[in-house]
Amino acid sequence: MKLSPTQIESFRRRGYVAVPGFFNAAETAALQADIARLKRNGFLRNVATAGDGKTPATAKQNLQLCPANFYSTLIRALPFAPKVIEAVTTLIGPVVTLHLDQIFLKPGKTGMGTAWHQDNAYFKIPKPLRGTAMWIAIHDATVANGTMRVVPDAWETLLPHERDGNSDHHIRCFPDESKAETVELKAGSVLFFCYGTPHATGDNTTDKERAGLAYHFLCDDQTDESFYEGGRIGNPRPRLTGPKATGGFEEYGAVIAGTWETEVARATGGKL
Ligand SMILES: O=C(O)CCC(=O)C(=O)O
Repeated sequence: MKLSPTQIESFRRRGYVAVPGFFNAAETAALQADIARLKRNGFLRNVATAGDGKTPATAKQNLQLCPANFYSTLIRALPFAPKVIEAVTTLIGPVVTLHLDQIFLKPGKTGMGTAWHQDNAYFKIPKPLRGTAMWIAIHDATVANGTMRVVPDAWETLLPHERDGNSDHHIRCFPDESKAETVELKAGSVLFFCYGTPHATGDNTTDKERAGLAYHFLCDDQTDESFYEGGRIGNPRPRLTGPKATGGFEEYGAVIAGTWETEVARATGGKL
């Protein structure tokens, strides 16, 4: 899964790049099955609120699980997959760390979008192009079910953000939406967008649920030792490449690198 020079250029200049078919049918089916399992077991939480940022919404749902890797060995294994590491290191630099993983699930009809924001409003890294989200379309992501929208060429300036009244913890900004692009993706395709790129999803107006699985990666030069220290119970930050990388052993107490294919086979019960 080598990114083409045009794809790399798109990320560096415009702040994002879509990669169709990044995950194959078996991998996509495994992710769908595992996220359905997490939902079935009640691990996803509705973060939607009734406009005041506090009162839980009754009619709308923005279901999330963050981090998800503790509940899913498949989700834990994915960032160690060689093709993921190759793509991410090509985009943001040779020494990379997993910052965060997160599921966003929008049930049919009641599913609510996530308001415009720049990830760097949360993370505040000095060079926004040296951090990237990898947003995986777990199901086909369309205009009707609220796929991702991005504002190209807008990653350099951090916009003012305020609390989003429709979520119990999100912040939001107000970019020039007339410049936004809507990125439709088939299931298994991914969208890389840097920490500076304004992005948002819409409501799911269809009958079927739609999920996105987002990972955030950082180039080592955007972190310091405090980034790896305490206060992050349940959110390990595994070093994926470079001299301090241990294949996940240091962060998880088990070698995770090399387990992606086995995890995919297990999650689909060997049915594919
Ligand atoms: O899927 C969504 O609703 C939002 C995803 C997102 O904001 C992100 O991955 O940073």
